[in-house]
Amino acid sequence: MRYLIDVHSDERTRQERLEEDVRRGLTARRKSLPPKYFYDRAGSLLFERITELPEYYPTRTESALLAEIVPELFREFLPDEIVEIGAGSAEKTRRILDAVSAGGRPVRYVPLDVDRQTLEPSAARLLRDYPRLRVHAVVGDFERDLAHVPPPAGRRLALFLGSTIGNLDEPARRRLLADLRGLLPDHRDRLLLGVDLVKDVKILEAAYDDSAGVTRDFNRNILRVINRGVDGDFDPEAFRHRAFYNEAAARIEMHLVADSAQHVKLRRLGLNIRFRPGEGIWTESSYKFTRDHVEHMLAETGLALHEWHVDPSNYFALVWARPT
Ligand code: AVJ
Repeated sequence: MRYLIDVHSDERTRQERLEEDVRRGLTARRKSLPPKYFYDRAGSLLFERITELPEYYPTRTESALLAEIVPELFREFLPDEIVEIGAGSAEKTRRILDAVSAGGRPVRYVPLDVDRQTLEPSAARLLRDYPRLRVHAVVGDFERDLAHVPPPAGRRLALFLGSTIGNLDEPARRRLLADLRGLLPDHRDRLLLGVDLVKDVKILEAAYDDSAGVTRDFNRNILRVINRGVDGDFDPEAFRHRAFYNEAAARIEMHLVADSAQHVKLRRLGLNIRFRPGEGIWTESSYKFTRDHVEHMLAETGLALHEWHVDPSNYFALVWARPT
């Protein structure tokens, strides 16, 4: 048996959580939606297009950096298994799998992602390309389902790439790192964490407001997901994409702003939501980090920064961390 899939949060609980999140987010004084709802099939494809945009530097910078450091990372450390949080299409993971499964070493890959439609085909491709790989996929939400990651089968490497950690605010980040720490019981286990760094505001803002409008479409797609999920009648085109860097909080904020008054029915929730002209929905935060900040947050959760790798422009860092 080379392939196993666990589905945590079945269709029904996922639906209940969505309803709960939408109700809470859209009836609050400051309206918001959790960014995990960007990623239905269409949203995942839009995100893949974002990663190819000239302005969106994180993915290609992290990939290049990863290619560069993989040989030295896996010279003396060879994990028996790789647990990847928010695995997505697992494109970057291949560089790591190439190194750790060289010479036919058997390795287990445990990807966790909310989107089953992305996870399954990606697992199938990996099984085809790596004949000695075993895959135990987990469909779940990394903020709730890390406890469902199967127990370790040897030395473990946890991957949390793409600066996905940047979507979480401080308390959620601390909870997640503590949960991740719990997945690394052996002092020889390792964590590889990708973080986007604080940099020039113009570069940051262009990355989240590209000239081709793909990020705008990605942002608006969340309203389609909500329409489908709670039988709503949002007009996505009536909401403007707004992305800016909040320097004091060190984060990009993405909002969807109603240009005119909007009256939205969410039939499944029996809710009527009104927007004043200029009122928005906060759809995403993308925090940016410094080395000091990263060292701090790791130390708070029983992890220690072991190696810090950055690209030549200092745009993005790969953090090699170990349990303390
Ligand atoms: C998936 C969290 C890494 O914050 O850069 C890209 C998502 N949002 N463009 C990010 C995203 C808008 C992305 N992460």
